Amino acid sequence: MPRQATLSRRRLLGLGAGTLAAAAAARIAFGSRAAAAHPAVDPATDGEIVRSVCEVCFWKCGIQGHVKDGVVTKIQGSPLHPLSNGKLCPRGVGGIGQAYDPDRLVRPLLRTGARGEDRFEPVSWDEALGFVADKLDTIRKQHGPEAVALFNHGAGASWFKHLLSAYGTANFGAPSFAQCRGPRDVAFDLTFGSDPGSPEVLDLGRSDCLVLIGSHLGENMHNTQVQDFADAVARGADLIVVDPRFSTAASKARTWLPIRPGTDTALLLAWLHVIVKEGRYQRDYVAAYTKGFERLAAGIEAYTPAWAAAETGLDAGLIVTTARRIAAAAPATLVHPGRHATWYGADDTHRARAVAILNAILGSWGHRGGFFRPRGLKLAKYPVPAYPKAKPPADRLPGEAPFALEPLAQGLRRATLDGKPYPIKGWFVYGTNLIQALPERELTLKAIDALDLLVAVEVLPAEIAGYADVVLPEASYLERYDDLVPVAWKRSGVALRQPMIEPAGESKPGWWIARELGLRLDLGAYFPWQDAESYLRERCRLSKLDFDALAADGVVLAPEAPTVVEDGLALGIETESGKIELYSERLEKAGFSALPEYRRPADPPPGYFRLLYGRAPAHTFGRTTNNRLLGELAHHDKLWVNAKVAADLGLTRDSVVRLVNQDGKESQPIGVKPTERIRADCVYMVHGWGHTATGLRYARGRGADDGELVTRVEVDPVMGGTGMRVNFVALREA
Ligand SMILES: Nc1nc2c(c(=O)[nH]1)N[C@H]1C(S)=C(S)[C@@H](COP(=O)(O)OP(=O)(O)OC[C@H]3O[C@@H](n4cnc5c(=O)[nH]c(N)nc54)[C@H](O)[C@@H]3O)O[C@H]1N2
Ligand SMILES: Nc1nc2c(c(=O)[nH]1)N[C@H]1C(S)=C(S)[C@@H](COP(=O)(O)OP(=O)(O)OC[C@H]3O[C@@H](n4cnc5c(=O)[nH]c(N)nc54)[C@H](O)[C@@H]3O)O[C@H]1N2
Ligand code: SF4
Ligand SMILES: [Mo]
Repeated sequence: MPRQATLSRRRLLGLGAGTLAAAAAARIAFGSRAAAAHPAVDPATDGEIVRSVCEVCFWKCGIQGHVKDGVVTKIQGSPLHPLSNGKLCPRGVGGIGQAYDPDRLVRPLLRTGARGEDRFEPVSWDEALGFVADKLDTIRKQHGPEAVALFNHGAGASWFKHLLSAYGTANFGAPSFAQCRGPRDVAFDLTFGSDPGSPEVLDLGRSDCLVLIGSHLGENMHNTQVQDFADAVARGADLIVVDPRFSTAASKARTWLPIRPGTDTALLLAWLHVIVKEGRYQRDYVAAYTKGFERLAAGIEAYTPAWAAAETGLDAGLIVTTARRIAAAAPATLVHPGRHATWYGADDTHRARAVAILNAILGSWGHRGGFFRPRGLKLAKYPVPAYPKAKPPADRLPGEAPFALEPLAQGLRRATLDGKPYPIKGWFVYGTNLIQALPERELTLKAIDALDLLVAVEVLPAEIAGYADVVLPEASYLERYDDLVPVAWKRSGVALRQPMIEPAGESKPGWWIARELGLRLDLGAYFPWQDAESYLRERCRLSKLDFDALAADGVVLAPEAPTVVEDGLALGIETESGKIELYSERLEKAGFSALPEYRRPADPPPGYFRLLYGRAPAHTFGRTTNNRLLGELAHHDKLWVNAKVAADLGLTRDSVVRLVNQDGKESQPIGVKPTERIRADCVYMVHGWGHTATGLRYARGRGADDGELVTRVEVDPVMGGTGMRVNFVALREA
């Protein structure tokens, strides 16, 4: 019973002087805060406290679980971890509901029915792993290892990236890039030489003016950001929210700008116009750190507030006064870079570039109340042989999306369908529900149909598992170790995900699954460790970190260092020119506009509304909608419809509708929320509902799935993101 040995050893260490001494030593090694006792026992229940890392979303907060008699009874925010400060969002607290979900996958499964029929037989691990290894070996022999693609989301994917890199493929795609933060990351990288990161490096709590464009903080519940947002609001920061919908954030704002969807770039260009024309930018900062200001000034000449007013539907006077307010707070002013940025495709990178440029001329990059610069912590790698050289990823054809920073998930799907530049025959899917996450579902289903192998590593019988040949049940994040988790924040450091309880049923941690497959594929040299703990201990030793201290506190922080200019940071810009590139010669050389370009979106046809989607506080997409604990907070979804529109259509709060999109695709039924809080030209719903998988006995049939209606996308030519807010829907009473 290795697990119990671990628990009792930790309990002993926790009670004895060993942990404290080791923790103190680590603090001395890292020169951080004074040693303090962090109890490993909960005095209220006499249960054990285990510190780890959340995985209900990707913010990676530090958690502490209270464990009694092998059961997690409570999860709280770790007071030691800078991303949680002792607090969690509702989803983090409700994470217990995932570990104890009665619908959990607890045995390996082999498909017996047709793909998608959701018919499987339970098999032994040996049989399941043998099946996968055989298939992978066959694909390697027949098509080369690059014919296998990994789709992934989440920290645990690192074990499978390692396995498949050793196997010989570089086809790793995540919807969290080309369906999420891609345009933003690329735009900031082009401008500043680095992206805003995840978690985003925003000194939001100390901003004097905060501009949220779409970013719906308070519904988007990234913990630290929401805490900092509350601080900024409490301090009386000037808050401007740009959103076609009166979001939770808008309700806290001094000004809500109910913009016509898809016209944000026009507003940003007009703000730049006013700030430059009126000389309200930070002159010294612009002179010292930026390049191309003259060409920017010339390029935005035509974008007057009157022009933008016509595009955006906003008042021209308000565009001018908000521009002045944003500039007045500089450099402690922050135009939030957003996170989900694949909106309208054509100008997504340009929109994000306009945000970057606005922040740049206001000097917020590197200044208090703007973007801080984290000091990364160097961690040693566990030494393994070099990976074989893999073919370049198949996601892009020559000339396509030249600035993509990661392989495009939909591009790997395309290669699966047309075999160009080479065929993809196997999908390895970890922690991503491609059925809900990828747009143009018909293409996903067609591609799946063409595969020789589909493996899903999952905790729940989500839709993607229903299409798999083999389902490998993973232990939940409360039941396993993962690789070290870097903390890139104001205090940088490293955190540890570690087990609190035994894995449910026969589920196994990802590190074990990856290693077992590695051994079966003759890749044992890449897996010299016996188990995750010995791997982690060795990595810690090589990084001069005390593993036991890390295990006790769940996090070890580096010494405090300045992260903004006011505190002594020597600001360096990481672009090739060493300057912030307002005018992008890199874009120009590749045939794109060097300055942000606006593209007017199409209007909805008569009788149709633009379909908008977003987040709700208690859920992470479809990842948590089967979680019965979180279901107590929110167990369904409603469609936001403008009150006047609803009245015209005869819809009330008791109505149930189906959405039908421009291609005739019909949604499942969804209740209506008539509200003044949304424009008349769009409707809004929360992504992640409308599950169809039979095994999700709680979530199945609740609400509708926006993903099903995203039958069209507009692709960002710069980086290949799929703009998904280009679909229109009509409402039919159900
Ligand atoms: N609770 C919770 N929090 C989450 C997540 C979750 O699942 N649950 N997911 C996390 C992830 S992965 C991401 S990427 C982020 C996403 O969160 P954000 O990056 O904040 O999301 P947005 O894409 O901005 O989309 C939502 C908002 O944009 C508005 N909107 C729609 N169209 C337009 C438009 O044309 N212009 C403007 N200005 N606004 C528009 C919508 O009304 C909505 O308020 O959230 C993260 N946080
Ligand atoms: N239509 C539409 N499409 C979207 C979005 C949208 O708002 N609307 N949002 C986009 C955005 S911003 C993003 S980031 C992506 C995210 O979409 P995905 O990449 O699919 O990510 P999640 O929804 O977080 O993860 C989904 C799967 O991970 C499984 N899972 C949970 N925990 C674990 C674990 O510990 N181990 C394993 N192996 N599996 C686990 C869950 O059961 C679930 O099936 O979707 C994008 N696609
Ligand atoms: S923001 Fe919430 S769900 Fe995400 S890691 Fe933090 S506590 Fe977990
Ligand atoms: Mo995302």
